Amino acid sequence: MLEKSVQYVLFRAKSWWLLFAFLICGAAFAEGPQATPSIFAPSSTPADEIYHLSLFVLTITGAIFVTVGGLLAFVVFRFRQRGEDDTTEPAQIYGSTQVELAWTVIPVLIVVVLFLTTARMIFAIQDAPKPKAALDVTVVGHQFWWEFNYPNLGIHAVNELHVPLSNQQSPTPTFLKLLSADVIHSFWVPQLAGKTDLLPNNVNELWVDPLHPGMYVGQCAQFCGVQHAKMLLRVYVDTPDQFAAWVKNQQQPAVADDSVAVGRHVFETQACMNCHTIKGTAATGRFGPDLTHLMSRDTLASGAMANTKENLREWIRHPDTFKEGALMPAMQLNDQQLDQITAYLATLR
Ligand code: HEC
Ligand SMILES: [Cu+2]
Repeated sequence: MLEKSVQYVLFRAKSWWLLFAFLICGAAFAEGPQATPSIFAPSSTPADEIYHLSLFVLTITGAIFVTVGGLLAFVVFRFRQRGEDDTTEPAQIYGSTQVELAWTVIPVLIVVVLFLTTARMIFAIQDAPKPKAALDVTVVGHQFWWEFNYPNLGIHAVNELHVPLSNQQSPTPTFLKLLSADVIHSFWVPQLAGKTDLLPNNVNELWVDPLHPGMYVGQCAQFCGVQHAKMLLRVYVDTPDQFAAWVKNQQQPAVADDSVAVGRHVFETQACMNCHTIKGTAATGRFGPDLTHLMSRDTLASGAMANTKENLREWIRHPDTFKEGALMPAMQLNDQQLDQITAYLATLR
């Protein structure tokens, strides 16, 4: 029995150390993108401010935890029962005005300090001036994918957001307007900014000024339906050259390659075109993602799998293989049609 509880305590101690080590690791690699998003490795001004605020809150609440836990441990030990026949009790105190005042006033002051610092930070981030060089992007959340429209560039991107690298001397931040086509979603890329909801019929705003190039991962952070878990986010922070090249490519109409004309015909004569747009073809559906530059993306179906030809074919055959409950029906195409459509889509760089 005793042995068991000792083992349990050791186990618990180990997991606490693991957690602690994890937090430290998060803080240690504080620069650039990470495979596992961490609020402890901010790479953009809003995320950095939130990180410092959270350290401040953690310090205060940590101090409260240590004080209360310490006092509790002290009392439990100091006033423990000594021996079977020990019936003494510690001094009983009733109604102490000083003590009651202290434990009312001090917590109130602490809460006021936490409230004011948090409110100040929220307003500072929300009211940040928007520089001329800022890029505008409208984000629309869908069950279960992301639409990224660049109104000034005429681009309709999907699932993988490209933004330019910023720097402190001449910032080129990206200002996002957040909207939803259906239910509530939430845009959360922990290294870049705080979590912000996307609501139907209401515009929320968010801005990021990423300071290190690379790919940052995130996730829809509001339960929005069966495949909420596979509504992943990828933000590519591009150097100016990379960004210009990406923009140039996205502005082109779809590649029209005659060698895959059969596949294109299958696509245009199936229901695909009712839900998908391919710029320069008869397909102008808006319910599903724009496929004009499908192959310029690293992943398919909002990060659910890598964008390879095999995955693409399997996705079209049976979307549920990768994303059960995705709002794209399995179209019951035969093998030949699948091959033709896949060959066509694979040309859409
Ligand atoms: C009823 C509407 C609908 C029809 C019909 C439809 N799709 Fe889709 N499609 C969607 C939706 C919605 C998604 C997004 C699924 C997700 O990520 O959750 C999608 C995703 C995709 C994707 C992945 C896009 C990306 O960028 O990740 C491809 C490729 C695709 N569809 C191809 C097709 C093809 C080919 C057909 C016809 C055989 C087709 N779709 C028919 C709604 C539809
Ligand atoms: Cu969502």
